[in-house]
Amino acid sequence: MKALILVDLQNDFCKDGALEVKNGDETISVANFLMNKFSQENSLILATKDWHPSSHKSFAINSNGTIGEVGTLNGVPQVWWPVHCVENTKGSEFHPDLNKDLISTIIYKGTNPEIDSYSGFFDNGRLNETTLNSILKDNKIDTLYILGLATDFCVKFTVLDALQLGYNVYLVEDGCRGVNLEADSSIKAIEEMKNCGATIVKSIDLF
Ligand code: VGL
Ligand code: ZN
Repeated sequence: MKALILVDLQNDFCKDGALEVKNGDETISVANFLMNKFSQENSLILATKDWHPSSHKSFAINSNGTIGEVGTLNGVPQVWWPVHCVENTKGSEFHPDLNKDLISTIIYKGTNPEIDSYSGFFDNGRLNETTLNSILKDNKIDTLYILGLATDFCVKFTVLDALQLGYNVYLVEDGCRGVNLEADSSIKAIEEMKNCGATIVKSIDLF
């Protein structure tokens, strides 16, 4: 059984958002297209949300860090980010054009102020797990189609964890855009996902 996982399609990663990803909005039509297809087949559709308290220590301002630079947070390497995806704010809402009605469950991550959480499965220190893996197991899912924001952070770590957990993973490349702290970060992230076993596909080639 297969499932679609939409990663962090939230306002703060889209146009004029606090952590704007270039052309991030272009992922929304791909997500809507695939949600329609998956719902027609009664396949499971899940979405993650980056969901931080305003005190989150990945925010540069809360950790005396410089935005975009790397430090350490509780022993784990941490990029310092602008304040983004604060729980229950406009920035943490899904993009207004996303067809939210077709999402069956939302998985919230990054809720612990002491540690960041790029993957939809585990926090960056692998101390705690979200409900994502158990939801997938309960639904007998073995194959995942993953897209979203950002290619080089939350998408990458969600894909790598999914592979480690034994899922067949398809990365829907046209449904992803990257932060690109370095110009080639997204290209490298896609290479890494591929090398670890993900199959890179385009949405139009799936149906
Ligand atoms: C993300 C940086 C910080 C992401 C989330 O969704 O890729 N990136 N928080
Ligand atoms: Zn975040």
